Amino acid sequence: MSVLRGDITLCRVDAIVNAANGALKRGGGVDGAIHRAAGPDLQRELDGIGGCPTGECRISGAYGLPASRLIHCVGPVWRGGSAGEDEALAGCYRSALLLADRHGLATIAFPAISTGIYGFPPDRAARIAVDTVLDTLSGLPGIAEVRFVCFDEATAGLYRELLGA
Ligand code: AR6
Repeated sequence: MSVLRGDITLCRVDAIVNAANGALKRGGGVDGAIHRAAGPDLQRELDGIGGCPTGECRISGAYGLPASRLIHCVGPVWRGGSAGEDEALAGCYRSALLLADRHGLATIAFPAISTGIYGFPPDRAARIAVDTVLDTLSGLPGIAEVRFVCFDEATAGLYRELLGA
C-alpha cells in the first residue's frame, strides 16, 4: 500500500476508484473530475447500469483516463456515525478490491471515499480504509498494488501515519 498526494485522474493504474452517488449520475468532487477526464461516454455506460447501493460498487470502462477500468463506489453520507456508516465505507473498499481481482486488475487507486461532499470524518475514514484493505488483501494475491490518492496534504498525512510511511 502506498500514499500519494495528487489528482487520481492522472494515475496510471489498472483500476481507478470513483466516489460516486447511488444514481451513478455525474456529480462534483472526484466524481466530477473523473467524468470531465473520461468524457460523455462514461455517463452513457453508467446510465445503462442504472445505479448502485451504498457500500457497493460497479465497474465501467475508463474512456479518457489512463486506466483500464473505473470502479464506482457509493460511500455513505455521514449521519453522525451510528447509521451503519463505518460498515458501508468498509464495504466500498472490500467490494472494490474483490471486483478488481475478479477482472484481473492488479493495481488500484482509491480516493478518500465519503470524506468530501458526504462529510465522513477523514481520520475515521482513513482508519477504515487501511484496515479493510489490509484485511481483504490477504485473500487476494492477484492484487499487486493499492494506492491511496489524496487530494490534500492533511488527508495524505493521515494515511502516512497509519501506514508508517
Ligand atoms: N483526485 C483525488 N481526490 C480527489 C479529487 C481528485 N481529482 N477531487 C476530490 N478529491 P468527494 P464523497 C477528494 O466529495 O465525499 C459527488 O458529487 C476530496 O478532497 O469527491 O464520497 C458524487 O457524485 C475528498 O478527500 O466524494 C457524490 O454525490 C475525497 O476526494 C458525492 O460527491 C472524496 O470527496 C460523493 O461524496
